[in-house]
Amino acid sequence: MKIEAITLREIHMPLVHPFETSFGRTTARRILLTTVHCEGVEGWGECTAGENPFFSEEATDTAWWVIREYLAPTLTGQTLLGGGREAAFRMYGVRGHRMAKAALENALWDAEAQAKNVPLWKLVGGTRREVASGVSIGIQGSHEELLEKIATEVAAGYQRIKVKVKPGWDVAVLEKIRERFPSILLSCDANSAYTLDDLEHLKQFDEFRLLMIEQPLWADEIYLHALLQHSLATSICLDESIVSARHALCAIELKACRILNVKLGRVGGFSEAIRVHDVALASEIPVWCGGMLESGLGRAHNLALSTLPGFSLPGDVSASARYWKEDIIEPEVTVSPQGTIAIGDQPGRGYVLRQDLIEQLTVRKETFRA
Ligand code: OSB
Ligand code: MG
Repeated sequence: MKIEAITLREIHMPLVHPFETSFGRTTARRILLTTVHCEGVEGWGECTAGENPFFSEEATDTAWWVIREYLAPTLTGQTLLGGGREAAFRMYGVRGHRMAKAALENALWDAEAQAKNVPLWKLVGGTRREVASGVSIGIQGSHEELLEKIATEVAAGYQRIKVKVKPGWDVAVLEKIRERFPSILLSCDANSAYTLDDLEHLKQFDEFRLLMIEQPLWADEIYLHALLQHSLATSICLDESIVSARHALCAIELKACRILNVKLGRVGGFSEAIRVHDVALASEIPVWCGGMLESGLGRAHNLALSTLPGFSLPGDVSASARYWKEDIIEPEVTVSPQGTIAIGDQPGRGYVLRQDLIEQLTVRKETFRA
């Protein structure tokens, strides 16, 4: 495939409900979309960087900058026989900036699936025809509001409820949830809000029969999670700490976690996400697909990834309507009353982009050629 040009655009999408984590509150997304123009085929990718460098070092503006200054010049005009995988190799010279790289690599996988007329999920090696769906519920104004949100999602059929926690919004919250919902599959996500000084505090989480506690400690730390895991009955799931298959291997060997969350952007795109999956599967560590408040495009790519055989736990990929009044794909992502998302047989990503709506939402756009 020859990459004739790359288009970068920023779209603004207000969230239906604000989303609050231990690192901040998001009310509207500034999402960067990439288009790779390859001899009549247009592949699309979404950058999962947030508006601010709080989840990771990357943000919408750093991704725009690194693509414009480094990544687009590396790729435009090139013929990549190896598709997305080869793009990842060619971008190795730039350290980090994985979400920016993923936005380009994933667009190439998207293009390759269309060019080969095969579903993207088959191209990446998927086998599942339906994906188990869970939800991530942010920090709310009150316990009562959170319990009502959980009731709504449980009634909708979602297979796993994850709640965000932080010091001051944790033990009492989990206690109330367990009082009202004694048997739901429940997990929590701290987004690095604790330190090892909180060990005795975190031990209290053990009484709530959580499926896992996600990323309790520092985003750049694996070894100290191993120390924590040794003292906790609850399984740790790492998110922020795992940016590559090497990290996944280290975490597994050190017994720093018993579950892994895989995010396409965090690890740099489909090729590395597949390697993380493969490492986990070989060690019988269950994985699930995380979410980053994506538009329908990123959501479609997450669903393709989630069809790999090791994705044995419900992920954070849920219905479009939980995030957007109008999503940029057709059909929107919907979830069955059993909490599953059906995977179709259509070639490519399986969801059509609403070009008119995307144009309306676009606030800046730039095209790069060789
Ligand atoms: O840690 O999983 C996370 C959203 C933004 C940044 C980080 C995370 C999240 C979520 C939401 O938990 C997942 C989603 O619903 O897309
Ligand atoms: Mg997380």
